[in-house]
Amino acid sequence: MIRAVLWDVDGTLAETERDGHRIAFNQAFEACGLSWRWGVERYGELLRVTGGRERLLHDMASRADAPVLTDERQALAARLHQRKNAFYAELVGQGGIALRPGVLELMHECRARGVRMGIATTTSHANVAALLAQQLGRDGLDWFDAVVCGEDVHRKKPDPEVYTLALRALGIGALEAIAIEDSPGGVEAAKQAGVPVVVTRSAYFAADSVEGAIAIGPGLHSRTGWVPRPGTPVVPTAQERVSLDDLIDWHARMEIVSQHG
Ligand code: XBP
Ligand code: MG
Repeated sequence: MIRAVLWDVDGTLAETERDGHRIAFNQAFEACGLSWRWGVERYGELLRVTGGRERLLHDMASRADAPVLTDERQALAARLHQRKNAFYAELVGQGGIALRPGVLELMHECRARGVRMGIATTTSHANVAALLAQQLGRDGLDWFDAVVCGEDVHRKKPDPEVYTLALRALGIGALEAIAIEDSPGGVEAAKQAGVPVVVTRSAYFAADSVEGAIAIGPGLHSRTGWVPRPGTPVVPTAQERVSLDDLIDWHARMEIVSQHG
């Protein structure tokens, strides 16, 4: 039985990267007087590095005009990251990023049926708070009994720490939870923590190889296009979206699937 659904944030709750974090990074570069800009394609490459600050440092490693001294690089990355998060919060606060279709409906179902929810993300706490407040209302964070973010871990995804901490906070075992993720790194983190993981493909990770999920599909908005296919609903329904019963069914079947990009 599933006792909790653990949500990834970026790419899973919402398509936050291309039109959210990326734009905010570029605004931060500008605000700090830098001519650096991350295009849509380059940002897709950079997303393979999890964590905004880590991503900045990775990018600086190949820039001739980045500070040479490690300390200065770290300081610049920290400053840019702080500015980026402020711009991101502003953008999200203006309603610039919507939840992916089917997310809110599944959350309502979890709450109605007493299945607890947690957040297991690499992003900063402020970014999660801004998104949830805007999309779920001012008490949005209270919908979640565990909120584990980038600042809470020593090692970010694909390390399993974020999931291990979320399970501990909820006081449940790995097999009593189900994770929803969009990226190979996120899938790896959940798997390493022993949490069965469902993958909702996002724009930037649409064609990446994913190994060892219990279900992979295009998003919660549709029951079509999933491997394995959702089971026959207990109560026949015209519902097109993925429901909590579908998650429970995939969890019980525990078929392990992979897709190669
Ligand atoms: C996504 C990330 C984050 C965001 C930016 O994590 O890797 O780094 O891109 O957020 P997830 P920060 O999918 O696990 O939510 O700048 O706050 O790191
Ligand atoms: Mg993600």
